[in-house]
Amino acid sequence: MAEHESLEFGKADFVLLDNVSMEEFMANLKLRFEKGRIYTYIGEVVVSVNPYRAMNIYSRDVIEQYKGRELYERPPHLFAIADAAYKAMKRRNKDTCIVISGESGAGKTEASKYIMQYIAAITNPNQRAEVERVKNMLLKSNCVLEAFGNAKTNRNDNSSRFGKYMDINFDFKGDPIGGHINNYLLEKVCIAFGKDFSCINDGADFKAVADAMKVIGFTGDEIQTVYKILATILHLGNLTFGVDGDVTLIENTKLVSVIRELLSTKEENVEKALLYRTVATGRDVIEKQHTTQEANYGRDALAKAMYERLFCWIVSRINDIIEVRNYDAKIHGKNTVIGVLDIYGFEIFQNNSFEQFCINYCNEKLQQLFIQLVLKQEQDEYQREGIPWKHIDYFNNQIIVDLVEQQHKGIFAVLDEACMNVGKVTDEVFLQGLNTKLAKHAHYTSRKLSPTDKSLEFDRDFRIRHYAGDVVYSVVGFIDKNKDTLFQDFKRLLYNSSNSVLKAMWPEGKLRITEVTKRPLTAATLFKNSMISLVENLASKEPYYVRCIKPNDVKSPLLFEHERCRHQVEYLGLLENVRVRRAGFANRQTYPRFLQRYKMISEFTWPNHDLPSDKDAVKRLLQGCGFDHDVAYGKTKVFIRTPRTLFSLEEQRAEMVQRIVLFLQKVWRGTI
Ligand code: AOV
Ligand code: MG
Repeated sequence: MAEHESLEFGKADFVLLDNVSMEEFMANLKLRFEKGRIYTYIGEVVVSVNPYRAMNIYSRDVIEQYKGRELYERPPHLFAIADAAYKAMKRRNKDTCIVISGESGAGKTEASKYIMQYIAAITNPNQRAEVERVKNMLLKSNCVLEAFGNAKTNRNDNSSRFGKYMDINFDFKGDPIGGHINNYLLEKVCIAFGKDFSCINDGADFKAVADAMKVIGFTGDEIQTVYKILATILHLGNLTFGVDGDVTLIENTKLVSVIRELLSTKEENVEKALLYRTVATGRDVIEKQHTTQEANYGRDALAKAMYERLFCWIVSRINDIIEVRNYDAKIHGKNTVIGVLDIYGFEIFQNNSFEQFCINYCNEKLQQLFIQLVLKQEQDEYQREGIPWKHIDYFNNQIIVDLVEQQHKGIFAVLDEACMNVGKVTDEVFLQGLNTKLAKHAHYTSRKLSPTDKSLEFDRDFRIRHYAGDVVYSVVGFIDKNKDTLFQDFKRLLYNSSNSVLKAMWPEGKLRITEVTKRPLTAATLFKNSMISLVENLASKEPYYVRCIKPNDVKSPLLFEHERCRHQVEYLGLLENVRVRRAGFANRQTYPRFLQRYKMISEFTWPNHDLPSDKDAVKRLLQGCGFDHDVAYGKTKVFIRTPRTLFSLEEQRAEMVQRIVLFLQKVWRGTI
């Protein structure tokens, strides 16, 4: 319904399709992609196709064109959605959120950055210094987090290995006064040998990151410590163990001195922590020597834990810096929020493990939320406005969400149970548990249950039928990653560092061995809990959606792989989305807004009406044009069922505007 878009570029909103079929949907998507129109609406949802090339559509000029406009007044764009969320927040005092979803490499992170940029650009017209500071922090923090939290995968060169939810707080003027970041599961595996994260990769990169950190407000000591931790992780990757008789020892002892130096801790402590663990047996405390295997495990766990802790610490420091400071703003006046969610997308690798499992479960949760909210939002609005609504069917992925998170028999529960096992705790025991509990589940199978299935190559494999496709997971490592044990000795080692920044990252190292009693929550449980609270948080806000599509697997700007895209359109439920939208009303506007735009097409309303209310005036106008049958009158809004009606109104408006202009020109020239 957007203006300024001719049909040469296809339909700007999928609800305008003549028939809602996969063929027409795909033809429109492809046409628009090929014409460089990467955004298309489904009502208020933006469908975006990754262009894989620099687009000239994010400049200051373009931002100005979207500022304060309604969705249908301009060609589809992320800016329009950002503006809609902003308006809802500012005008209606609503907390809103923008949820960006799509598979790995589809363009979520880029979209989130453009949205942030837009919000930063349109706010603070008075250039208040504090607001400028906050905006600057919000934008800068992103680049620091990316440096530590993104890595190259074979799906995406700049893949987010952590999920990010950022709240931006606004004051009553609609200016950003602070923010808060939540991060979800940083994938630790790739850093075991420290080679993939860009901050570790490249010394030159670290300089830029360090500069950004400085601007945000990290102290010199803090930045130094970050650097030392990264260096330690790299050195740990080179540390090897050997045996002499039955004694485990460190082969390259020089490295130990380097690490000691970096961590500001005593030399023998580092060595001891790497080779022994302290265990409490009843009242006694003994030191038990690691086997080389245990020592290797401990070293890797240390590197991963240090990285994860570092990342979480960076997030919390950024939060300290960006949180709403102004006491008045907190206490008085309204303080509304726009949340932006950019999370790791659904992914399938050659070898999928616990991390992919968590990431894909997260995407199931978000899909579930989309299903609920996109329907709920419509339903609520019709109800609120007193308009009857009929139900549309859709595929509900709740069954897969349950498969993962259900109590007692969900996959996470089975995993936790296997980890608690008193006897053997192995990945195989976990797999057996799954096979027993889930043998009949339509979305679960394994090599044991389907021995002839070719995609299940190994005994350790199981397969989940996700909403976005089948994924074969290898059970190897699930138990270790779920338990996520880091020997206490390491925690004490780091807590006892004379570097106060490092020490503060490891508060639990304070506990003596006999004081550690509670079994920590497993990684799966922590992740599940964080997902549940994320979804609750999103559901409590007014959601806006960006659905990203990846056009091909080779990062090409030219290639629109039909089957690949069709598959995404299908699992994202976009066709159902169009149907829901169409079965309802294609467009809705408040009465005053409608009049402001169309009043010139009716003698009853131009230049002003004398009817008792705007609602009456809109009724009169639409009756006059013969559109009365295609609309419903809600309490505050008029609902237009078919887009054609709106088009027709637009055409009549354009014609009238033209005539008025001609008339005025004549008046000015004095010919009338
Ligand atoms: P993702 O966030 O959805 O994947 P990104 O946003 O990182 O994907 O996009 C991947 C790459 O696609 C970027 O590095 C850009 O090269 C390109 N790209 C995406 N959007 C645009 C755009 N609007 N204009 C130009 N190029 C773009 V993942 O984080 O892996 O799930 O976990
Ligand atoms: Mg990303």
